[in-house]
Amino acid sequence: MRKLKHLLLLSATMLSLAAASCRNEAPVVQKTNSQEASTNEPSKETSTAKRLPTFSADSALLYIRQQCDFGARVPNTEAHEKCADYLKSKLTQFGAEVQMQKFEATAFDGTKIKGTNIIGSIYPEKGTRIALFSHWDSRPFSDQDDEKYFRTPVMGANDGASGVGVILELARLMQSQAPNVGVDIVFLDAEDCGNAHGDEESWCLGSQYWSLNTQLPKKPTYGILLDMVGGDNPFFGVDNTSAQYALNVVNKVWSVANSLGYSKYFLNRTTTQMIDDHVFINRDAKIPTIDILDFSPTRGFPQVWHTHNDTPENISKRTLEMVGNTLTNVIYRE
Ligand code: AHN
Ligand code: ZN
Repeated sequence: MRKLKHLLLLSATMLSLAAASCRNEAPVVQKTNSQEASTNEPSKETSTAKRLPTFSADSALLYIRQQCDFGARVPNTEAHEKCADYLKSKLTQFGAEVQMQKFEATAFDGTKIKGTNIIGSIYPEKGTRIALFSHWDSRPFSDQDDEKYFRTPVMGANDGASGVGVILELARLMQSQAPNVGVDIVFLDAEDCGNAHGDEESWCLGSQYWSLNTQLPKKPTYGILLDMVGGDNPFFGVDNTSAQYALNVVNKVWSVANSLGYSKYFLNRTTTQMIDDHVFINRDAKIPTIDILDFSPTRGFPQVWHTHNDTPENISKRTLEMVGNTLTNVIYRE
């Protein structure tokens, strides 16, 4: 009942996705320590088959905790400012060329927001590029919670930090082993200060700005947006915008997920018209971009969405690993 009211729900229809195989291969074995994984040893294999680096869900979870340790990353707060510095230093540590794109915007309630999109280019000299996006801000209010929490900011372990955590772990892997393509990482600000009962332009203020003011030297071939990729038992379906602008990218990513045995969670189903950063990226930056977003046509967004329960304790390492393994395979198969 809740959560669905402002969404235009369409019937979930089957998509004819390109020959997704169902080999049910076991995912790559993961390290179990709770620290940042150490740099991968270079492959000792002599065969021509390139080994993939191992995505560590523990590292990704550590990066999620580190973001949440600053507090809710609501624009115009100290936690937000400190986290911006943290993200800049992590990207720099992983060898990216970093730009801090500052912008000003007005939220729907009149608040003037000072925002920063954080852009890290990995292997900037490489000509063929893909882009990875996630928003890094937290929502200023828990308006899907009991009334007493309405004025409490959302911690955003899943809604914000999870996508950033997965992408930071991918950046770490790419430093230790270069893929064939270059990767532009874009951490978008002020996605989540929108009006749940208002117009769509009140959301995604950072991506609206970035999409009209991109400063990348080379346009990425396609983009992948991660939004809420750390919930238990996720439903990753295909929203209308992803299907409309980037169906070939959907097919590529969903068939990789299938080949890794994740077809129970990456579903070949269209969901709904979703307002998210990729709407503006597709429309204005014109980079074909999909959204990997946990939204089920029956249960809506995850239980903890826009509540005080969106904390690191409720993050599923299994889900981080599933998304991380899928993206590692996508990137290194390019
Ligand atoms: C709306 O709720 C309008 N869009 C979903 C986008 C979102 C919010 N992602 C995270 N928080
Ligand atoms: Zn949100």
